[in-house]
Amino acid sequence: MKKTYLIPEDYMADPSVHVWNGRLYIYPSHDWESGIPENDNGDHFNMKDYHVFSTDDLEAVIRGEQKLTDHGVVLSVEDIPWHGRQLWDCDVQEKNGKYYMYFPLKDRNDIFRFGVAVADRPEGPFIPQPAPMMGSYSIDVAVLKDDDGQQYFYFGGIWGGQLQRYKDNKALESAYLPEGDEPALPSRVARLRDDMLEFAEEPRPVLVVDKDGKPLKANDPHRFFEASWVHKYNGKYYFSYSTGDTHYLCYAIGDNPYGPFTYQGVILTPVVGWTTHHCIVEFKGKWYLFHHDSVPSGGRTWLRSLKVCELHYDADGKIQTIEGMD
Ligand code: FUB
Repeated sequence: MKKTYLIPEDYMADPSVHVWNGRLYIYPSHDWESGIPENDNGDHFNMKDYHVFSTDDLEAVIRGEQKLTDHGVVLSVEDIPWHGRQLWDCDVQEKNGKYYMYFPLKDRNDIFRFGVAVADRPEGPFIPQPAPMMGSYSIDVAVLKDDDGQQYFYFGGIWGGQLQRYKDNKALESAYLPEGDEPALPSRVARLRDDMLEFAEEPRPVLVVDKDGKPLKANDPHRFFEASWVHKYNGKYYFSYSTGDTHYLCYAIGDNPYGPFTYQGVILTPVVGWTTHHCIVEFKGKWYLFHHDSVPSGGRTWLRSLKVCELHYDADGKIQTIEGMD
């Protein structure tokens, strides 16, 4: 499977990609060498701004005939009134001609919250709201705009993503990460309010179940860890995610945006670098997997590079597994 590095001149990771007005827009995290030592908390992912990239001819970019347009810095950490540190995976959605960027960021108490920043155009600049979204926590957002116009906010990530510090949307006194045969900690989803600035409801767990309807267990190498993404194919909802410490991208299929989602298989086998993170998008009749790896940085896991390759389905809607090391 041919894969192409999209932004060889800089380190970009955690892609979220959308198509608006016939143009493809890429919203990545922006890695840099901040000198913070690597640890399980992810402190070395010390990102401080976002760029937006776009193209109207992805195939020409893949052939090396064109470059993506870099729209420059569209939001910086110091412009966010409540900021602490670490701008991780963002996503953008559109409503009534306005564009809403959702981003996780640690506040001054080192707690991840989500913020919203608003723009008149998909390429920004994005103006941040004064405070984090009420009741928001953890990391890694993906927003699905469903065919009826409702917007669903998926989020969550364990370990450094802090999801294990919450139960029933309340902060725990002590973090609790399930082990062994216990059900794995699920991602969360909440419908967004009409103004796109807050949750319209309490976040609900996103259950990934096996063929018998039982939630995947904490010791299953294919259980959810972080990096939620949802796309629709043939009327079904495909929930995909990273398994973190087992380094796969996996997916599950459901009949509605809340799930449950039945586990299907591996989209991408492990890549070079600890993290794996992706999105899946259709553009001009082809499906693409955007993701990252750490090959260009010589395996430095906090300096990741954005890649794209085509993604194919079987006749029954199953995604064909892609080799991460190819
Ligand atoms: O980029 C920082 C974190 O690494 C993301 O939030 C995770 O999904 C992983 O890619």
